[in-house]
Amino acid sequence: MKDKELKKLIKAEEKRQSEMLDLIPSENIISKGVSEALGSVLANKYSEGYPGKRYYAGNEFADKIENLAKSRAKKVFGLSSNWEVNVQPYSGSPANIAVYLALIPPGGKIMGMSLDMGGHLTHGHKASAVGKLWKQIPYGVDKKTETLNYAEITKIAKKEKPQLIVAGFTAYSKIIDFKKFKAIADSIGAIFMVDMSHFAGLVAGKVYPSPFKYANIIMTTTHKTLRGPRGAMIFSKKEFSEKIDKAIFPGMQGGPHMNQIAATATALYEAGKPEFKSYAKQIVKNAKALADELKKLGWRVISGGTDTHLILIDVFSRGIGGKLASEMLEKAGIVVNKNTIPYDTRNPGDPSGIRLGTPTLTSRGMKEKEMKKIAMLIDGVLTKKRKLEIINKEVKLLCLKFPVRK
Ligand code: DSN
Repeated sequence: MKDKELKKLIKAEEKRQSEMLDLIPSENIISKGVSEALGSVLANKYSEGYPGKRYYAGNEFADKIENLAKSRAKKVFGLSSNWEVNVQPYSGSPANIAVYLALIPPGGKIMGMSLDMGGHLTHGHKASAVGKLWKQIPYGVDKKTETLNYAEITKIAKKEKPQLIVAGFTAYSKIIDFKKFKAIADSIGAIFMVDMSHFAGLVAGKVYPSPFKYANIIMTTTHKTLRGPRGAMIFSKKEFSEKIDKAIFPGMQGGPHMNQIAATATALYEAGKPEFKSYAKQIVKNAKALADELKKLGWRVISGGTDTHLILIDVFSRGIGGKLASEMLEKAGIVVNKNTIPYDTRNPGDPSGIRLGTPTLTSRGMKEKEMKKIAMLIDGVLTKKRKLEIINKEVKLLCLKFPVRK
């Protein structure tokens, strides 16, 4: 690279990633193959349209690559021929908006988990275009158990009669009962959509129930537990797929990012290998080990634990705000999210919780032993029981032992 200024910044980011412990549950490390595809000549190509129906010439190989990504996506999730997939969405938010644009008239009702309970902006929040174009019918979790209360969700759905119900979250760590959601949606004639962005890799690795038996539409980002490039896919039953394709292009997007689609294809190739199952299994084992150890050290884990890659901790129960906790941890070399907890009494800028996750650490090869150590390091930082410089050294040593790229 001739651009020395940028090269220096990229190197600095590489160093930051390699010397810090990344516990952000929505991040991961792409493989060399994914990286190669992203930086390939596919970045040069315009391919507006779909395979076989492009608005640009020269798409012989782009067509093959997009079809390869689609067939691998269906294979990885074991789909029958009544499912279609669109691999063109630039990322998760436009993908969700495209689904609504395709299926719900403006002003219609979309029922989704509220952001402060663990949902996502695009599940209906007023700050998102979704909240401006459609009406959100929010649901949350039970105050006592901090888990989904299906009786309450049923009550809201029957009263509000939304046209679409979304299940899938950014800060909820338990298994979702897709069968119950489907029954609720069916009882009011609503479309049932799952946003599996966070746990798609766990579904692919068969350590989380598959929503495909129940949902009409399934959206996922490709870069979280699935370990692909930044991007998204929309799976839909055949009766919806034409509308969804049209909502993506020409409705929402222009030319698909063919390098991103090629990278998705190779990530799906990797996710289809037997080793990916052990990887997904290890992500969950690691999260459980980390949550258990933090509990032993006196930290309140929201909903009592985790079934996934994600853990939500109520740090304010021990007097520390989420913002301060994440800043203290970052100084020690541990990167987490500040996050609201259910029924938070504080604000999103400085909430009561922190959100942790294990995909990146697992991609680096860490196991339960390291999770116990990391729980101790987190506890040491937050309680100030141990000196910051010592913790920092221990973080660096751990990072050296488990490099980002082998
Ligand atoms: N921003 C993602 C996350 O961190 O969970 C969701 O889009």
